Amino acid sequence: MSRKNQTLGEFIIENQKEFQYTTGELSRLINSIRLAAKVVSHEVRKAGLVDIIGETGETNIQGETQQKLDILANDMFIKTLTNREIVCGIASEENDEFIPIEDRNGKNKYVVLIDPLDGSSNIDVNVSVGTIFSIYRRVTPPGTPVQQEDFLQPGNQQVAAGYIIYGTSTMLVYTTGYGVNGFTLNPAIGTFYMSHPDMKIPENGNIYSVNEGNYVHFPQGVKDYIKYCQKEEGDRPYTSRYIGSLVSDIHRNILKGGIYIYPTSSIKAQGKLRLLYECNPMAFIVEQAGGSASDGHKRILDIEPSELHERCAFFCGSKNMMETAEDFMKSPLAK
Ligand code: AHM
Ligand code: MG
Repeated sequence: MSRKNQTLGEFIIENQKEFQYTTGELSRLINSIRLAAKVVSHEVRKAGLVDIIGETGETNIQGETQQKLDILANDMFIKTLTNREIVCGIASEENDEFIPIEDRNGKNKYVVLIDPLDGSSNIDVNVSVGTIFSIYRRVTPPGTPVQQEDFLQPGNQQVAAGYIIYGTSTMLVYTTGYGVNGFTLNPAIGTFYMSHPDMKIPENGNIYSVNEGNYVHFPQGVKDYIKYCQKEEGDRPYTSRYIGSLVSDIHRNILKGGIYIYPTSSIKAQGKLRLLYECNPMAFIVEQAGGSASDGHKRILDIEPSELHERCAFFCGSKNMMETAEDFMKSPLAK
């Protein structure tokens, strides 16, 4: 039973029996993410103080400039997840290829997909950023080298997913398919405490989160839905809130009720967000909290991925708001 003020460590041990293939590895894996999260949190907190903000000049596979903290967070998570005889491979938004981890004893059953520091363009302006992670069991035989197919699983195969938000406080929110729990870091003693047990997203909300600057490029269905959100009728107009930091936008909407949309557009034909590192884990968490997530038409978790850095449109949030938005996308003029 989850209870407020329980530490994350206690919670992990107590809930170990819930895991489908319980031998303790998944608990140890989440424990190592907890450890890396503390270190990254500490570094993010120092960003304004030491000379680690700014860009390295290198670009990642998507052609975006990487910042130093991205690299630091990436290294930290990779280092922490390696050499623990749990993980056989890691795919990161910051790495072109997946990273195989030697599994001599055939013990490493899990692959981890990670966006180590999402929304990192917000660091320079002191806005919250986050880490997103997603965990699967490998599908290829233990003891053999990890393969691309171990990573290209549909989101409905996730065994756990979570995010860490480096906001006014640092929180770790995760699910193993038995609801969603949130833990807040007490930085004085370096311990995460249960602060948000059994998180549920309200079925209705009044927040819509979309980068409206791209309005002219959006599909007609999204344009029409935005106009619907703005119309004075019933509980509308809704409030517009868009931080541009996925973890923060989704976290707020889970707590308050709302919808997040990053659609395809005439300038981003596939959308922007990555299916494996961003959409799948967020979709799993939001569904576990009672909401839903789709690409506007199809459930995110049922999409069969075809490449590691695949992008997709992302609609995610309160159940009833999602239904209305998807209705707008069904109209023959919506595309
Ligand atoms: P990143 O992975 O390069 O940081 O980009 C992802 C971020 C999300 O956090 C955010 O929701 C989105 O990009 C914002 O994009 P835009 O500035 O186009 O609205
Ligand atoms: Mg990202």
